[in-house]
This record gives sequence, structure tokens and C-alpha cells, in this order.
Amino acid sequence: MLLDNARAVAPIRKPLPPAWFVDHGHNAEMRWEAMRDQGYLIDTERFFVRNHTRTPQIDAGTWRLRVHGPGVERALELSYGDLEALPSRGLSAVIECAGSGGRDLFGSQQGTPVPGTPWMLGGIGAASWRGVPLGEVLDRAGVRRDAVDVMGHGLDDPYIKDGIDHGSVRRPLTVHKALDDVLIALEMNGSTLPLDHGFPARLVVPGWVGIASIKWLGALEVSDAPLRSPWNTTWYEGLSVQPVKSAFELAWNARLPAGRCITLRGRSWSGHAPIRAVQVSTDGGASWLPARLRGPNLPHVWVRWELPFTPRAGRHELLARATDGTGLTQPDTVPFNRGGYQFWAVARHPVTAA
Ligand SMILES: Nc1nc2c(c(=O)[nH]1)N[C@H]1C(S)=C(S)[C@@H](COP(=O)(O)O)O[C@H]1N2
Ligand SMILES: [Mo]
Repeated sequence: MLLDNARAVAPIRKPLPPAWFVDHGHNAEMRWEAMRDQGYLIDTERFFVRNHTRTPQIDAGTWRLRVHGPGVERALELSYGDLEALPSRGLSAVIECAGSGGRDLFGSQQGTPVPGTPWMLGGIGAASWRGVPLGEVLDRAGVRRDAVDVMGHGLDDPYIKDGIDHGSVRRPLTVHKALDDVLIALEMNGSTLPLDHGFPARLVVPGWVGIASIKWLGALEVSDAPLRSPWNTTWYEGLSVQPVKSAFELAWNARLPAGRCITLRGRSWSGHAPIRAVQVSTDGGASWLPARLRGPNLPHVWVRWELPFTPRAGRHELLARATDGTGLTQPDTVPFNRGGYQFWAVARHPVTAA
């Protein structure tokens, strides 16, 4: 009997130490408590993974990126070497799954549960990326004035759900965004893109929902009319920019030492603009104090913050509420949606001091 190699391998290739990740099978969520001693960006081996199927192993020697469609003057086929030879740039950006936090908090905090992977807030990571601006490639294909959308197609297995084959993971973005700041990344944190994060090439779409950043990129379809895929009609419908959110670098239900002053730490981010201010409540939202922002605060990444806290014995709810540079502030509640996407209300983080 032949062994089906494709099925013998785990959906995610890299090790997922339980101290760093919650392993959901196809998805590995980062533990916020493991971020406490980390720097501004996240090490590649600690970066969350969200796969619709499984991480493919692609041969960069035979791999080609196809650029085609009525939105370009000429179709292109670029090899890995061709891409390496094009002008490159680096950028730091968060990638966050639209479902991060929401799959759990819509239920636990607003009483309206959603099905699907019960992500807490760990469907997020920040890294430095290097690659070819998508605009460079579109220029070479002669992007037309009437071009509308660019759809990245992934080379992972077709996504089959409830017996329906939805084809390869793919999602359009506007030509306007494509020409603005989207990267075809070949490197992550200074090294070749790892298998799980899209080797040999992935899109990085700063500020947008994670699904826009197509991994294992095989084709770019450029249209002269709006494009549709199940990933913008059935799932992640109507989503583009990620809202403003915050998280404490603490376990859910963390145990804190009672009567001793500790430093609460966390991070806040927004797809729209850098964070302007973060307020923290240690009494369930009755009173608020400004947190001290520290270190870099780059657009499309995040900012770290801290606040001293001396907990009394017992249970507490910690809240962090960020405001971004556009004035957008995290609300107390957000309207329900079936996908559990973009839960950006202030999270009520339970801790116990003893
Ligand atoms: N080809 C392909 N691209 C994909 C996905 C996928 O399953 N297949 N998942 C998307 C989703 S939902 C997210 S949140 C991000 C996760 O990126 P990461 O696994 O590098 O953290 O990749 C996106 N790109
Ligand atoms: Mo996602």
C-alpha cells in the first residue's frame, strides 16, 4: 500500500510548544502570557499559524508566480530568481486573523456564541517582512487604468467544507491598496519565509484582515471588474481594515500575587493608524488610568504599554481600551456577526490574586 504523504504530515510543520501556543489543529494560537518577555516583534518560531488546509512544501526551483487578467497589458510568469532580482523593500506589520478573539468573546462576553475555531486574542503576530512591492510587479505587467481588483491565489490544497470544494484559498484586494503598500514577501524576520508562513512567497497586506495576506502565492489575477471568491462573499465578507484592539500579556484567568505591586503589560494595535492612547481599568471598568506607552509605535504594527497594579486578594477583571490616531476608540460592545469577526470591544480579562 502506498503511504499518502500529503496526509501523513501535520497541518502545521513547525513545533508548537504548549508554553507558546494553543494548538487548534490547522490553527495555532499564540499565548499572550508568552509575549511578556518578548521584544517589539515576534520571533518566527512563536508566530501564530492559520491554515485552511495544511502547509504545502513547494519547490522554489520550479515555482512560478503568474500575473494575468484583463487588468494588465501582458501576462507575466516570474521565477523565484526573477523576484529576487526586482527592487525590494522591508516593512514591519502585524498579521491578525479577523476571527481572533471574536470566536470566544462574542459568546462569553456578549452572550451570542459563534461556531468555528474558538480563538482567544492570540490570532495575531508582528514581524518584519522583506520582498517585492506588489506595485513593482503590477507595473511590469502594465496595470491598466481601468484595473479594479487583484486576487492572490494560494497553492495550498483546495479548501473543502461541508462536502463543498471551494478551490484554492484566494481573496481580492483593491488595485488602490495593491499599489499602495502591499508586499510580495520572500523573507520574514530577516530569513527566508518559513514553510508555514507562505514559502516561497506570500502577500503582506498591512492593516488588513489576515486572510488578505495570501500565503504560498501562485497567481495574481488582475481584473477590470470587482472580483469575488468565497473568502470575500461567504467568509470575511466586506472586511478590509482591522479595527483597534488590545490585549494583556497575561494568561486568561492568570494568578497574580495579592498585595504586591506588579507591572501590567500589554499591546494595542489598529489597522488604521498608530495608537494614540491606552487606558486600563483594574476594577471591571469603574475607573480608568492612562497606561504608559513604551518603545516603537509604528503604523500597521502595535505599541507596548504598562501600568503598575497592586491587586487585592480575589477575582478581578482587567480592561484595556485603546484609541488610535484616527480617534477610533474600542467600544464596550460590538454588533454581532455570524463569522465572529473583528471583535474589537474592550475585552474583560479575568485574573485572580492570592
Ligand atoms: N494560501 C493561504 N493563504 C492564507 C491562509 C490559508 O489558509 N491559505 N490563511 C489566511 C488567514 S485566515 C490568516 S489569518 C493568515 C495567517 O498567516 P500566518 O499563518 O502566517 O500567521 O494567512 C492567510 N493566508
Ligand atoms: Mo484569518
